[in-house]
Amino acid sequence: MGKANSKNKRAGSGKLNEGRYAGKNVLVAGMGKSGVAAMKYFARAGAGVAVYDAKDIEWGDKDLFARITALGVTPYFNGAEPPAEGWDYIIKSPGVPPDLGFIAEAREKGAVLMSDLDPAYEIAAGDFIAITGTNGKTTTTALVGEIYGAAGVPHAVTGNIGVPVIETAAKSAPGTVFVTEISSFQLEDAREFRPKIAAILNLTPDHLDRHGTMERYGAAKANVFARQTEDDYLVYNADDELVAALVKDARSMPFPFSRIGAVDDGAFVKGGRLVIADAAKGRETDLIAVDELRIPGAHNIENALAAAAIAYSGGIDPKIIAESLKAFKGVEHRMEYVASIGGVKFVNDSKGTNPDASAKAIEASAPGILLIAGGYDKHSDFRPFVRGFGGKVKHLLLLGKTAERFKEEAASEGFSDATVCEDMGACVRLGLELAAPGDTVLLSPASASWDMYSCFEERGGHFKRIVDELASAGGKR
Ligand code: UMA
Repeated sequence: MGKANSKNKRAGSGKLNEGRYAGKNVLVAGMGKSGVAAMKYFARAGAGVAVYDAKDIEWGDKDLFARITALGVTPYFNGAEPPAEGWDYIIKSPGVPPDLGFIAEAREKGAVLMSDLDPAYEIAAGDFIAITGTNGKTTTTALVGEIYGAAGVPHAVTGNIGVPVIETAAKSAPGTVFVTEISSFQLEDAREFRPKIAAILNLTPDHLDRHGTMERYGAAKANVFARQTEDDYLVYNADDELVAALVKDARSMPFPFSRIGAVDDGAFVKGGRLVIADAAKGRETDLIAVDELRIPGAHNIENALAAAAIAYSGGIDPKIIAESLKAFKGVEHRMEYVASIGGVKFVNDSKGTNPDASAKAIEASAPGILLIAGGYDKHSDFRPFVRGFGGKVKHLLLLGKTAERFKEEAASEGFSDATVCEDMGACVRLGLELAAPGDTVLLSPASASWDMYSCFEERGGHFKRIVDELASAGGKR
């Protein structure tokens, strides 16, 4: 494939269409991280900006409200609904559902609905690497970032990983490679975004409360490569049937990865080692042994293969890829070791926000798990998750909105060692009480955090603080 030499600059690079938004009426829906960044960008671009949030920002965040007033932005907060008429663009934050009454009506009246992805793509003077999939996005994105860092390539790690992509795009130097984690929420409204390298890691049920069906969820993910051309790369998981079916008609150059089989052109495992096959060059390059990876579990072998395939497509030297794979220790809130108390290990996997992600955490852990689970209700079915425990989970410590349903669904699968706890502190303390030396108290909720916390990072941080306090008290409750 000759990847290092076949890097073509995408046609749309550079600050094209500058002034496109000047004088236009832009409504920014949602005032979280991405909404605030979008508001600033569009106000600077000379648009007439209004912002909407269901919360009462005026009282809740006085600094933000002062900034909104200083920018001359019109606020619609605390239940105030913006008019449906008069908007050229609506920039919707990922967490805001697209079927809100005024958004649907505004679209009918001609407003263009966008996420922050399209404007970010438009202003960014550099190539995008877009990483999506149900699970593993953050780890893979962080790992690709490490590889690009080790290779000395100017790059920015951005997107769903926690940094609004429009903010990164606006301040980055020309030639920056944007290593971007992208969710289905961000992709569903993209109309122009065309990454140089797109990656789809896997596809399992998640966010069905929002997308409705797997077909619609898959269609949102497929939008990551929909505008790619023959000059672009598509890295995908050849072991995942849904993904393989989704990418079948893609125009871009396929560069798959596989943990369980061989591929002619892509990354795979051969004799316990990660290798890259380059069909055009007719050669196979050895990277590292699977055992040398410091991130545990089969899913992390897939993430490592994906990162290697992405970096190789981007022209990075395989030696640097191999060194970075060896050195990478993983990211916060994903199978993160916190402490040991009396021989009981505490692991923070707060990023386990759906049953499939948490199933991978169980798979990567030794038997003897005290599992803290439950949270915001995304209408996931917990029964297949419980069926997959495989005798490894000793007790379920449940909290949040899904706790009772989780307990009932577990019981319907014959698993009745479950306790609904009042809060995170109660879960941790009971976990320690029930654990024997050698066991693991694992926070991997299989649910989002939004019923009790603002985000999974806050939930994981809370868990870690409680564990640390308990550890400094010598495990005494
Ligand atoms: N809001 C409303 N009305 C609604 C729903 C929400 O007004 O009906 C408001 C909320 O009051 C809040 C704001 O919208 O003030 C929140 O916006 P948001 O949920 O889109 O959150 P942001 O802070 O902008 O963060 C988003 C991503 N959040 C989601 O996708 C839910 C962050 O991903 C991302 O890091 C950030 O943009 C920067 O790009 C987080 C996430 O949980 C990590 N992502 C999901 C996941 O990984 O599973 C997709």
